[in-house]
Amino acid sequence: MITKRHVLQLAIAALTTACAVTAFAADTSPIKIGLILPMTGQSASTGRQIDAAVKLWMAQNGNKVAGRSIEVILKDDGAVPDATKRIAQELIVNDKVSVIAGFGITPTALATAPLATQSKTPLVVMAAATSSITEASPYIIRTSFTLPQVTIGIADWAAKNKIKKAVTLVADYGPGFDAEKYFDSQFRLNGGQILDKLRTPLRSPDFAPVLQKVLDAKPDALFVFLPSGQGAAFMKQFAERGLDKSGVKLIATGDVTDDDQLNDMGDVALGVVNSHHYSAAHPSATNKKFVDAFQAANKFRPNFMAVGGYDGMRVIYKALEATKGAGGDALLAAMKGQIFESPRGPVLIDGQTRDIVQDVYIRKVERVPAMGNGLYNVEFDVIKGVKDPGKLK
Ligand code: VNL
Repeated sequence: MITKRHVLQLAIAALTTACAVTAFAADTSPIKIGLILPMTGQSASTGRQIDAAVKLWMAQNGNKVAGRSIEVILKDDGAVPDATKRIAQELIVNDKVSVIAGFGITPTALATAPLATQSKTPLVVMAAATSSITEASPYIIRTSFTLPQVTIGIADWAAKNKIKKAVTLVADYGPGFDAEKYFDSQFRLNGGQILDKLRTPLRSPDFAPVLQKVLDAKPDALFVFLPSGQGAAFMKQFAERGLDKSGVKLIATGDVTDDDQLNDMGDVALGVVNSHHYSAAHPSATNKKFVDAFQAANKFRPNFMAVGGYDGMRVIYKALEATKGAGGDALLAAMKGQIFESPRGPVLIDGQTRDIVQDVYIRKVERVPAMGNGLYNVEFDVIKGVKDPGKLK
């Protein structure tokens, strides 16, 4: 005879089994990554490079992590901060992404930082490079670089190489202010003198007026930082205004002698000494593999933006593997402290600052017969394991 009590016991048993099944059933829904990049407008080359690198990473490493498929949702913000913020909001609220990544220029990262904090969504900066970005939210991780990090090296090199008087020229926004400040202080610390500090607007800069000022000031060297994508236009005007024959030595961060444009700059770029964290000519087996695969897939050369995107995907994949697909604070924690060999060299995601620690190279633009006679940044010195000096306050 089946009593009420039996029915109740059976019901409880059935419920318990159902719960256990639910608890142990693997989540098979896709893990979504929101990738926000400037695919149009002035910074479109940065979007094109990072998009290609993300695709290469996935072609090489598969689209599954912890048994779940990875879905990258690419959105174009045109490098307009209001658009970045709106897109990030939609990705977090509607698409329920586990990570937001990309961020071509500093203002787009800063505009989105509060959303990362509010929603506890890890935000991976693959491009933007103003030192303070990582301080805008505890959920920000950076796989690109910072301007203070790459500027100290060229300031030291200049002072040691008979450059006594310099003029600085930077883009008039965050990373430009960092480059100007750190070149100025490091160069003067080494006994150098700054004759003038010039700035050009981020959007549609005209270099003619500032180049005339450089000619008038007659420094030993002109130090330049401009964001990726502006180097070729600058070099053209540098030559047209006769600066290349004026005796003013051009020195820069590697953003100016960017691999994306370098090969088309022509002889004016030859001999330009600059410092940066990545060159497509970096002589390591890991880099050669990366460059060959990238070029086979894209018919163009990877630049430092591509490497920031490729390494960003690595950090996201390894963290997702560690959390078995979980997001939020656990995912953020798993991103911190990663150490690996990047195409650029050895890197660390600093657990305290969430910023990248990496080698910075001093390079000179040369024609490289062994590499199709192309123009490359050839490394001739290295500063190992550089932390962002902007964090050493
Ligand atoms: C930034 C810094 C952008 C360095 C760049 O290229 C660059 C930035 C677009 O932080 O806005 O080369």
